[in-house]
Amino acid sequence: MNIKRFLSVAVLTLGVGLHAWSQKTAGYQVIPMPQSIVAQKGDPFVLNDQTVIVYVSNKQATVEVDKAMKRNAAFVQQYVQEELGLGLDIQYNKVKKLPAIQLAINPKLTAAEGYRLTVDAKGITIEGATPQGVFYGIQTLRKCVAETMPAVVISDQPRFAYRSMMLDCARHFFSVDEVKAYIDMLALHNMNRFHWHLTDDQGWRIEIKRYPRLTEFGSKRTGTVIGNNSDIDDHIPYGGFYTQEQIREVVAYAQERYITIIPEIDMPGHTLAALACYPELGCTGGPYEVGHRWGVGYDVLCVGNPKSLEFAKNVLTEVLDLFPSETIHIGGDETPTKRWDDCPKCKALGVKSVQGYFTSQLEQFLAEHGRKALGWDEMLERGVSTTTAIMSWRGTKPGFMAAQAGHDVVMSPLTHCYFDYYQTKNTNYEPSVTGMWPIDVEKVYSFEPAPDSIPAAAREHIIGVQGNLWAEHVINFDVVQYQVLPRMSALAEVQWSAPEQKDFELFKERVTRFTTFYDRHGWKYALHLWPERIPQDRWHF
Ligand code: TNX
Repeated sequence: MNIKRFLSVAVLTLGVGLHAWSQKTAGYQVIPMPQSIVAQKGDPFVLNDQTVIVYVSNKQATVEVDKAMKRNAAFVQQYVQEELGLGLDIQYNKVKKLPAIQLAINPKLTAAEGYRLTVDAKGITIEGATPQGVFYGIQTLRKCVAETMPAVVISDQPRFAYRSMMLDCARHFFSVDEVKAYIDMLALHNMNRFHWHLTDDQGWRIEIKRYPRLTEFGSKRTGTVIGNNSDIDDHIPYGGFYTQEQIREVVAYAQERYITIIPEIDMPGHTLAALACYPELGCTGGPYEVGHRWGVGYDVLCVGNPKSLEFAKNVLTEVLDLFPSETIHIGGDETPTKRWDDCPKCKALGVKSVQGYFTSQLEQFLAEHGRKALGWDEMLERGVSTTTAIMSWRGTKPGFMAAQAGHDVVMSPLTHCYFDYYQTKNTNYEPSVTGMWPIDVEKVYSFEPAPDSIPAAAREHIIGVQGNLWAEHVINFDVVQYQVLPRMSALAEVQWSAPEQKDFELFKERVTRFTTFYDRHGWKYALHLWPERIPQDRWHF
């Protein structure tokens, strides 16, 4: 049954009015929209404090699978407590006659991240081929859980394998707890990658033991330009960084939520903070200062100096130790060649592309350590091998070209996926006004990352979609939430749901209901979809 028919059936037979959503009766209208929701005959399940959570794994299950399923059961317990205020018990492998929410591994379900959620009068069952699939079923349950759960079968799996959001913690710093809250939002939206932008001109945020100055000096700037590169500096010292211990903690937190962290060490451009600490790594030798202003700087790593490559590899060595991800983001964006063109050492390399040479060295280094590179799309023009995945940000065209050439591609175009960009033409009350055009929720929702118009072979290389939150003007975590919600919810459907099911009007109904969820968790969000709720006389957060 398609979604529109399901909705009318739901409204008629279950008596669930779209606007009259309550926690009493589940409507199953979650975000991202599942692939298939089929209402069943029979009585609903009544969830109450007699319900137990049971997790079972199959006989072949490993210790890790059991552990993951146990954690999944704990998530169900936490969510039911949060949403309904019920404290349910957890049992292992004992499905008695009790009413239960049962979690199970079912190898017959083939999609690694897929799940099936079945509700009948006796209980709720969530099955997946993997604990990760079960986890997404749990996320769906969490978003629709109610005292009365009408009989239903939801069969679901994601469209894209790489579902991601980026957070720029270099331009502004966000605490470990804030990063975890961001990860929570990603998990709620069935995302499985978190791109952590850790270094930039205006701050180095990751402790590297071998280069202590990076955090001692490189994590601090003595001031920040006011507004969008005005002539005025605020002269307020600003800084912050993550210790390696904190990074491990965040990696583990994300892992429990089936999110792989893709760290980004942006090189060879956007490295002013590093140059300020180690000026010998720049072509002119400095002196350099950690950036106060935004934009693209001429001072980049001096690739002709062997110490720079040594630096990059030594930094990556510690990064690999901290982040188990197979894919490591090595930046590659916005790198002017001006300094290299004037530098005897860089000229002496005798290579066609200095950046291409740098990239190939790092590709090789990562390959030797069983990892792969990911980089911004400028790499394509500067020389890069197809083992490196490309993040297409200057529109979708670079991504299509990369896919055609055989690179894996993550689509993150500034036409649809830049959540630092403003979201309304009426910018008077926006906390951050940046970007080249407004990107509203509908624009995000309309994004088609892998259209039929490109050859099928290239389409297969488009592995996913990412939303970016650059943070030049994102001064605190309230603004983070405001910039990403509800645009992240729209993006989640681009990443997960079937394109033929997408319908903005129905999405609007879903996201309207979903705001009660944001509210319950105390998340700030933008109200442009609901103009009647925007306070007239003040900032709306
Ligand atoms: C371009 S996207 C950048 C960032 C800025 C962003 C602002 C990319 C790879 N580079 O350095 O923060 O624009 O929107």
